[in-house]
Amino acid sequence: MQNEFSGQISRVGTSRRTVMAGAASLSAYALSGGLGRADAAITKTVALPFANGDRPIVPAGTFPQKGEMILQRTRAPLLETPWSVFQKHLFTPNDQAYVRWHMADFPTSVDTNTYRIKVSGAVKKPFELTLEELVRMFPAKRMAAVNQCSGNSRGFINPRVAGAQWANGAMYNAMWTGVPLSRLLAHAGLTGKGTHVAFRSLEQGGGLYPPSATFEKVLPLNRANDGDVMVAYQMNDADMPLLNGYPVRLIVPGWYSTYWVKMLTEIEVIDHPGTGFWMAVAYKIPDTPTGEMKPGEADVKFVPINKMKPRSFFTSIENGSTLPAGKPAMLTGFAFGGGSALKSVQISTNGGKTWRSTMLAKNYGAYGFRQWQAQVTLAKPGRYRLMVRATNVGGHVQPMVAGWNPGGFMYNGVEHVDISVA
Ligand SMILES: Nc1nc2c(c(=O)[nH]1)N[C@H]1C(S)=C(S)[C@@H](COP(=O)(O)O)O[C@H]1N2
Ligand SMILES: [Mo]
Repeated sequence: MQNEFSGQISRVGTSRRTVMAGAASLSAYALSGGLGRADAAITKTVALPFANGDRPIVPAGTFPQKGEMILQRTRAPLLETPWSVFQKHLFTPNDQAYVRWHMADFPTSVDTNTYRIKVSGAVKKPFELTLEELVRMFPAKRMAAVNQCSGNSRGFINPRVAGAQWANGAMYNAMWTGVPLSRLLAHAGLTGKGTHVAFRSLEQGGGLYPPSATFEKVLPLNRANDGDVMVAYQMNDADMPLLNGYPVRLIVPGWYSTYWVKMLTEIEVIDHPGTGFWMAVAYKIPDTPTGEMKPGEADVKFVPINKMKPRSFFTSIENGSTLPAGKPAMLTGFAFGGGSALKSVQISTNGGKTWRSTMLAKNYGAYGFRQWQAQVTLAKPGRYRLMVRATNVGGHVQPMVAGWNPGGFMYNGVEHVDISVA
């Protein structure tokens, strides 16, 4: 990864590109077997580090606007970001940002001439906007934020649970450009009768799910209206790939990306919590301080998933790396605070017995990845287990062993690498 400590890195430009008119289309890829190109030759595989972790790696161009990705499922697509991408980039390139769709029949093209975003419900003046109006009528805000699937790292959860068996690549960090939702709600004028906001997308229900299970997510009004929740139309200063939600998606910084509704078209202020499948049945966690429970525990109350937990990773070394004995070595990686800003990142070179602090690099705001570094000198040759753990300002510290829940959500156990010193 490019070193963020030199101070003058500005990988993310400040220019605001205009959104291109016209249609982004996946139709060329809509083959009978699904979206992935049937003729793609799979020559590479990866062994994700858990039982039954072998996965194909599909070459760039297999999925539209996507580079090389780990194939978890073709239809609806589940594409994982290869770990090497995080070793190279603090802001994940759009073409290697992971992809997750629930319903197989989401639109494979979007015509921005007919696309509208509507605001309705408990508001004084309901309205709808074209994409061009959304971009032109409201000041743009830019914000770095991590998009992480609730089930990221599910493959590491013990005991294992059903669902996509991701390693750590169901997350990405992007600089988002868009309009704070609070601006749109102010434009419509709240009547005072609303308590929640519902978000719906262009896709229909169906596929693996009942046709009635259209993708509707609901936020409490105070979260929706906090000025950070944003209707985004650019990702890393470019149109977002269709598979990541073109032309517009919701950004809920600090919350798991199940709320980050792609191809967002309806925003409705309502007077009750969400009652649809995606709020009332799916994506629920135990109502305990850390969202965990014991496998098989009875009478557990469940609530909709919400804030992310802190996480941290190594990028400069991996399992099997060797460091020189008696010589200073610089370790680097990245971390994020989750539901609140990152407070500190610590490392251990003795399997977690003692911890020391690291230096944090440029801060792109509370919700993005942040690089860390620490110089270590390991005197004695031998095998070492290095660990890294993050703490956020909300007081959450990564646990040595991730908590369990039946959805396999919110994994954030301390990461380690086993290395040799010689
Ligand atoms: N319209 C729509 N938006 C959606 C989903 C979906 O199935 N349909 N899945 C959600 C979930 S669970 C995740 S993890 C993220 C994935 O975002 P990505 O594809 O950009 O990685 O999108 C969220 N928004
Ligand atoms: Mo997700």
